[in-house]
Amino acid sequence: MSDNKKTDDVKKLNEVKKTGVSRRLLLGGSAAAAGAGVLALKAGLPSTPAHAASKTAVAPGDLDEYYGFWSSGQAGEVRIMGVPSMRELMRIPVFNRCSATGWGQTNESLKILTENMLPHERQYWQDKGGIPLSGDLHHPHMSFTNGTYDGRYIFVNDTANTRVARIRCDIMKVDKIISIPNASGIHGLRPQKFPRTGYVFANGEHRGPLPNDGTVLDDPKNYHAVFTAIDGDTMKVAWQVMVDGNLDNVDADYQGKYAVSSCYNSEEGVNLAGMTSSEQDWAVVFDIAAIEAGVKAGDFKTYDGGVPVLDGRKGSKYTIYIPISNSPHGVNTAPDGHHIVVNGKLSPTVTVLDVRLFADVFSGKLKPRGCVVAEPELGLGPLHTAFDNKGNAYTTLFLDSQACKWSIEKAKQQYAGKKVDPILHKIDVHYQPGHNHTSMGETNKADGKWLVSLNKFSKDRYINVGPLKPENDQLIDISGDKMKLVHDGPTFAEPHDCIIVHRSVVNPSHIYDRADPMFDDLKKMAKKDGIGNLEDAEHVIRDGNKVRVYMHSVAPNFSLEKFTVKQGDEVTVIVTNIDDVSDLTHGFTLDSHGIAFEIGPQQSASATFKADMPGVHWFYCQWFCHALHMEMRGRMIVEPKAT
Ligand code: K7E
Ligand code: CUA
Repeated sequence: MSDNKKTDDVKKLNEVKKTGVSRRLLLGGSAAAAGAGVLALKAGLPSTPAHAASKTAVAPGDLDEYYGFWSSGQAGEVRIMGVPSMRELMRIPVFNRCSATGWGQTNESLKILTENMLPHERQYWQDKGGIPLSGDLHHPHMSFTNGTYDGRYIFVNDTANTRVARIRCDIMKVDKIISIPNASGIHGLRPQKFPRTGYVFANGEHRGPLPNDGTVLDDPKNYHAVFTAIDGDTMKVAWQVMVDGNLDNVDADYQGKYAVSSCYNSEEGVNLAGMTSSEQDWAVVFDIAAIEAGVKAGDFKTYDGGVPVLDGRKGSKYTIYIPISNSPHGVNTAPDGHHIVVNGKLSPTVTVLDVRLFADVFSGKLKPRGCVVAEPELGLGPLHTAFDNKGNAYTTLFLDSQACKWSIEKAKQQYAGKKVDPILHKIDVHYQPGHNHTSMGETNKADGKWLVSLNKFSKDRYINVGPLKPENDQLIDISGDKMKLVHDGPTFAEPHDCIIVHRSVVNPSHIYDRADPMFDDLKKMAKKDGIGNLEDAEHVIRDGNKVRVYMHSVAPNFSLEKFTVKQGDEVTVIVTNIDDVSDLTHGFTLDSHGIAFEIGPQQSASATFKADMPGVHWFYCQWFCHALHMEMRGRMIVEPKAT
């Protein structure tokens, strides 16, 4: 880059900073288009693709109508997609470590990752040298108010390490992670839909001893699976219920009365043959009011974590067990508010329950299967079901590699003995779908526009990238009578599940708020160090062999061009980005120390490390921020120990 160009860019940037216009104006090719995009975003207006070749085409610079929140399975993160373009827009690190953002390495993220660990986990983590645990994130779901998304939070599970995390939708970062005591393998997760979230329900999939402290070992008769209700506001476990069998997926009703879990392994076996020998498993219905009354009345035991654990095994007043064909999997509540679909997996059927009949089953007026109102045979391997706003359901058929559209009403008529075929249409998907999801489909604002099929195998759909292939997420237009496959989108490991949220619900901020409580710890620390303002240019505070280095960043400079410490010092670097322009993120990377993190506009972040290598170590900004970004750097000078 020529010097002339540099000064030009600096001038432009200063102009941009003054006017507060997005950095897109500076770096983007077409200033006008970028400006229009920003305005459209601010006004919350739908953008009309000017050169739309098809309904899915979102022209360069145009904005998607929906946010997609995708899980990533064993990759441990959440991804934000644009729908219908299927463009990946952002990644939110959760149960993984991220080099770009510093997640799993900054003091702030380490606090979130570790503060609610159970004691034995903390010990294990410390013995491992404080390396963040891996994760297996299956189910992302947004908080609800009155049966629809409210844009506050996304809750996610970690099947691998029995955790639940919460993402703040204003900044799209995790603010809480908790470990669930007494349970193993948190799998199914759904927030309460009504009146609000409220509870977040989480299924412990594996059965284990209670307490799991070594007193019960190879005695599977004394293993239990545990259902957990978390308070979504405080992120504390409210109560737990011990059940028969293994819990798989869960959904809540639209009345705020019940949660329903699929439950396999009624045989209580510990291997595949043992777990699948019986023809019938269950859907377990949890009566929330009865459980809350049980907690109040003291009808529980406590084990790990001091959490009330109620006995909800067969015959208890807290639960009913509805027999369902062998090994049901997905549980999905229809937007009509009354029907819950339990997907057969090993059975070609799905079972439709009517929530209005649950009370009669609890009271004994109806037999458990008395609340079954339909059980259509759809095809091989039904795993998950999504819904439109016209009474239709869309079920993934894993073994058939198909999406099946069917009518809930017709399925009920068929179940009542009428000769009708509830199946309306089937299309091939490529290949082996797990979850699917419709736009707003798990809310009472389902709009019947889009269906995404998350397929486990892409096989021949893309050029070969080696033995590990991408998965294939397909977009299907469901606005007409027949489903229409319109787009393939490759993804890395392994989006089990997703939600598609209208963009009017989600309103993330452009820059951080200096008053955000997320900075309280750093402010307290600064105050203790006699510093009034984290935004100050420079403070190097020595406290024994601990050194705290405060600086700010403002494009294209760190306020400290160098700082000096002694070999063996424990150094904490705190950087505050005082730029307040949208999209002006800086980073702090310290050469050869494994330190790198993001500092968004108006954000403060910190990392702590041992300065045990004498000499000169450069630090630099690793987020492209300015024409002089490459020059945004400084030195840490480490004086050798006196010998
Ligand atoms: Cu079906 Cu974990 Cu939701 Cu995978 S689960 S597909
Ligand atoms: Cu600051 Cu790059």
